[in-house]
Amino acid sequence: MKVFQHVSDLGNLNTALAEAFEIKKERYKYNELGRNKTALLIFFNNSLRTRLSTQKAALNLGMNVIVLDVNQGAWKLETERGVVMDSDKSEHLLEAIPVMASYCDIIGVRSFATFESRKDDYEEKILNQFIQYSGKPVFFMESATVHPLQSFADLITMEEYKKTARPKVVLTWAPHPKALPQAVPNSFAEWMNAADVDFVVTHPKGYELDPKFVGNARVEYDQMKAFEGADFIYAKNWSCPGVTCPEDYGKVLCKDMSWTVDEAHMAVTNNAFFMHCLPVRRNMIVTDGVIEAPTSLVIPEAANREISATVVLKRMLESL
Ligand code: AN0
Ligand code: CP
Repeated sequence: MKVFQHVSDLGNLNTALAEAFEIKKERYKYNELGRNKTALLIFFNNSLRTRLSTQKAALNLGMNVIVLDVNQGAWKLETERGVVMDSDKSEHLLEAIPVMASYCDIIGVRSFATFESRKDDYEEKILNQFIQYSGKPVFFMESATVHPLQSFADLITMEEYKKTARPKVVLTWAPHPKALPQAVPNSFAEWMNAADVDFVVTHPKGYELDPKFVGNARVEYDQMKAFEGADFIYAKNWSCPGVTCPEDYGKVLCKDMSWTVDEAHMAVTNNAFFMHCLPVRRNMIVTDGVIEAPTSLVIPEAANREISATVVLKRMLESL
């Protein structure tokens, strides 16, 4: 595997899940595979889970790991070609990428949407430069539009906890004080469309996700109706994706607290499990009671990030 961006990059999903469970049972099974190979993890944005779980995954495979926080200690990077570099940016991505690539075998990059231009974000301008100019396998650790390591971990978790062969899965928007990216819901929708589940998305009007990810998934604007009989509730805030409202791209259109996932919402479900990628703002996205209930999967879900990252790095090592 040379790029990990979309669910399709894994090939057959059942095979990938079987590999994940094999690794979960015996996570050091492939600890010779990464000997003398180096993973470079580049963060343009903050992270707790991605940083730690991906480092742990590399260590499981016997790799060396280097982590770079671009905004803490490195030179400020220019990303646009053709600009006269007379501002505070000392180095261009076009030099920085091949230099960084020369020190490693596999590269992971986290670079969130900037919301400055929908076109640039949705064309994955930053990550595509890493793919084009590094000459190394590149995996996405949350880009402008996708977070595949998260969705893979989510799928593994659902596979472990599902009580029916084809569960009803509801992706619900929930309120948040700041504008957040669409990467997590985009990827989650893409992965749920590829998995064998009954998938429903619910959000206020104006929050329609890009058709590229949401496909033909059922959209239900009545949140309570969407929750009826659900087996999994996957909560996430996202800012306006600019599909029905291009001028509002990246804006907060709604702060309606009636969308917070609380006990009354969960009561109409089929005793659903609660999921969220974390970090989560309590009593904005979800009440203390729901996130602390035995049906909350947020911790096992985060733990499975180590497993999804181990599978991805293993596949990349095998392709070197
Ligand atoms: C990020 C987001 O919403 O995309 C990262 C989630 C994994 N969250 C925040 O910035 C709070
Ligand atoms: N879920 C997730 O990716 O968390 P971090 O932003 O802490 O890495």
